[in-house]
Amino acid sequence: MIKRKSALAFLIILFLSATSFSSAAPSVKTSTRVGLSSDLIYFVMPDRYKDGNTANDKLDGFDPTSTAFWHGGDLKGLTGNCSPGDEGLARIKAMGFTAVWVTPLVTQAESTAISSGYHGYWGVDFLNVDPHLGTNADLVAFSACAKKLKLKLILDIVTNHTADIIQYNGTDAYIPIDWAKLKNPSWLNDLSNYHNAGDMKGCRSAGDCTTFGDFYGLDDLATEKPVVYKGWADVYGQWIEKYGFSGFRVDTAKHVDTEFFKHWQPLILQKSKSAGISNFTIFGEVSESTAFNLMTYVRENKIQTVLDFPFQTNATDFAAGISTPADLSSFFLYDDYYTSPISSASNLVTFLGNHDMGRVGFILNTKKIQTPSELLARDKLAHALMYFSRGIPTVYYGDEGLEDRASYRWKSSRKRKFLCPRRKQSSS
Ligand SMILES: [Ca+2]
Ligand SMILES: [Ca+2]
Repeated sequence: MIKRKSALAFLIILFLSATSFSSAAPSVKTSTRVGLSSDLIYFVMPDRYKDGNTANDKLDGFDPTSTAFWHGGDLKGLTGNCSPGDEGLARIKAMGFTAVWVTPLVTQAESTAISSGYHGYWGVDFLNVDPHLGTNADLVAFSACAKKLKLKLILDIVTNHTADIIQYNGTDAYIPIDWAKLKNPSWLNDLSNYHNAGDMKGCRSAGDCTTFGDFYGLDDLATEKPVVYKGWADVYGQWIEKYGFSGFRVDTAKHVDTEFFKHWQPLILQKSKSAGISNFTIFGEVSESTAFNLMTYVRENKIQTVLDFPFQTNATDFAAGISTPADLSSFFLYDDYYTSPISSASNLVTFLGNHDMGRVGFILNTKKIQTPSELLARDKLAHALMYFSRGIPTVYYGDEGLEDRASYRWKSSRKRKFLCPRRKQSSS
């Protein structure tokens, strides 16, 4: 017994010395949590929230009867009057959200016969707000209201591509003469800053078509070139400096070259720090179905954090009643894949549905057909699972209200994915 007590005392002393030693060691200033790790995000597409200025509705591609065209919503509508009871940002704040993620606000290419850039992923002028959504001054007002309400703003941005402007004559890429100076800033009009390898499927490149090919025809930038990643740091740095964004969601992050974030991200973090925004958060859209594949983008490619696509699949499978609690438990066992001195699974941005895949009610029903009352219960279960799990919960606008609200134009798109046919193609 005495021996056991002595051994225990020895272990305690050893532990205390180790603790004392570690506390005396130089501290390393790293954090495993990103700036948004305690936030609750509301993800909204401004064109589909509320029309605050009908004067900008009649620009090209306005057709509220079609999900593929502009519907008239804008920054003024989303901002509202910033007072309690209003349906703009004040409403989002009142629901308990602490951050608002908006689809890209940059000026879009003109509409085609089959679709328009209401979603924001067809950028041509990356320094100005699209006129359908309002003016740069409207964005200043939007930002001021968010600041007043203590809501963080997250901007959806694209670095992988621009709108589809470059055309091909056989395998020769060219920019039509009428569009020679269409893009802003001007380095985006230089053909040599693109891969010009044709579409991702069957691209003409010695490199990986996932990163060198055109994403559904959209002009794929040579993101490995300093002029491109420095150019993007300058462009998006301006959005932080002028409008005070607290984070970026980076579209198609899977399709930029593996080194891009190592170059671009530190420049953005530096610019945000200079702008007085601490803990700026960058999360990438990397559509991977397993933690094993997804973690590479955090651990190797060094994206600060990513959207948690595996959670979306596992949570909705469970909530729909097609997988078991044991399956769900197994899913969370993979969380340690994300653990590093500067990252953890707590940083993952969780979601149940989005503008690409559809709303969660729609998704649950595609997995297993439900009665309306059961569907609502399962929808709530999915949300509860998201709120109480690790990660940064993101609610897709409209999922909070189940009644039709024509003024928000949710009726036509609530249960459908948004349509994004490219300029030369008919499917996304
Ligand atoms: Ca409008
Ligand atoms: Ca690419």
